Amino acid sequence: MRTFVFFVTFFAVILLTGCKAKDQPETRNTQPNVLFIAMDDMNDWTQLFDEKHPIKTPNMIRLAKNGVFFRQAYANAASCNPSRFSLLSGKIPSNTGVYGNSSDWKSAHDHLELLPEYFKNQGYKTYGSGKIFHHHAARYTKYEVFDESLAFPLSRPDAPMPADNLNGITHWYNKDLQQAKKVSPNFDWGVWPPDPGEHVDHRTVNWAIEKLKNHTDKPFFMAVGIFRPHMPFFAPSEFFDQYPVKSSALPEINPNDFDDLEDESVRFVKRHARFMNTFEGEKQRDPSIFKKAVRAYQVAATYADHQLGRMLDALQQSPYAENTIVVLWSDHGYHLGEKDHWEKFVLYEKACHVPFIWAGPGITDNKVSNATVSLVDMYPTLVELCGLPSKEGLDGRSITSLLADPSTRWAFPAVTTYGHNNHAIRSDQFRYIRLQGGAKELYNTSEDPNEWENLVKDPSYQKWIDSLDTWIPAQNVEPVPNWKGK
Ligand SMILES: [Ca+2]
Ligand SMILES: [Ca+2]
Repeated sequence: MRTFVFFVTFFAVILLTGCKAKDQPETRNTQPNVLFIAMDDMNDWTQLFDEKHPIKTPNMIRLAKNGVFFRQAYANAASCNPSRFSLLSGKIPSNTGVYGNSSDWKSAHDHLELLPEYFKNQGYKTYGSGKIFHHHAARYTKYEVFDESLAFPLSRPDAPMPADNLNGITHWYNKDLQQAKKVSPNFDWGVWPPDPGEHVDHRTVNWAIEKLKNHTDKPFFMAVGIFRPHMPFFAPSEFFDQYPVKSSALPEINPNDFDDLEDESVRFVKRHARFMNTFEGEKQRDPSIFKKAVRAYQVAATYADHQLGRMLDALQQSPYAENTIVVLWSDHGYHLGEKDHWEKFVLYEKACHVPFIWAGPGITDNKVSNATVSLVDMYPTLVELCGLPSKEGLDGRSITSLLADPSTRWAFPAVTTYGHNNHAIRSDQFRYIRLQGGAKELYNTSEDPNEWENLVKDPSYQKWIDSLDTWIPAQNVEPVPNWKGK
């Protein structure tokens, strides 16, 4: 009997050890994997930030409960291309000259090792799916920083696209309708595509899930770029059903908000007035057009969250659940009419503030940090968490101490740049904006979250302005050429 028990135990151990080796190939190394998840244009009007907010994001909340949620995280640039280039290169825009969506980052890229490239060179297997780079950037990087990739479609992100805009908007409005331009197919929303399985984000996440299932050796760095809630706000009907138009929420808007601004500051916002002008111009055709647009953003954001959930489920069910660092970010925020503005391209809280969540080995769980961190901090943090050799010349700061203990003191504000020498400094209390021509704004954001009262001329705030001024980047390199060669 004793011999029998011995043999049963012996074979059971062999069997279990064998199974373990087969099911958990990551045990061959001790370095953690990285699941790097981007959302595009996801703002802070979500229930992640406040349960009273209208946008439902159960999966971001789930991830936050398993890790550290940075409540005051900021993009380093307020648009896709410069923000993504900044966080992927680990350099702030004023040090590279990549300031706008048309900036050709090839010239700035050649001497820089991008984040996934660094992981690849350190022996990681790298995967990239969906929108990680901005569209045209993918054209010449060819995603070679990834061993395997599903490149983001370049021109028609949701191809096949509807023949005509589903929202009925055909032209941009401006003061002289004679010059009205055909509206972009991206300035649209609705139930699309007919087969929800064809949605660009569904395909992006499916590809990543498949790669996760088939991954065998080496630690991996997997980048997954969810394109919603970026326009077009296309999603399956069940997501529109969650937001009845009648009861959908609108942000608070102050019609006199620009009265305390210098002309340069007003012009800075109005450069991108075509969206708000178009809503105004479309009112006669459809009085609720603006409300429908705001609602469609909410739908698109919840759909993006749903795709995040599918990715998190797949990780949870994989052999890598315990040994993978998950970092979730959005490339910048989004205005839904606040400051008479739509989209990004400005330096206010709505455009700069992003969801930023970390979970996994070395990271405490269910904690919130109020440290003013920024996306450029991701590069050195991931390098340190994964035990890779530290990388010289990065502009960000590792936040590993905050990930271990979110109450750790953090003495740095976040810097956001848009265009050449226009900056915002965000401390825990204030937002200070200084534009190229010298226009300044100061908001006590902790008391005035809408940033309605510009305090820059109030002498009692001068000491704060002087202190915030010291964080404005001293170097502002010339802009790189734009990608069309202009
Ligand atoms: Ca974006
Ligand atoms: Ca104001």
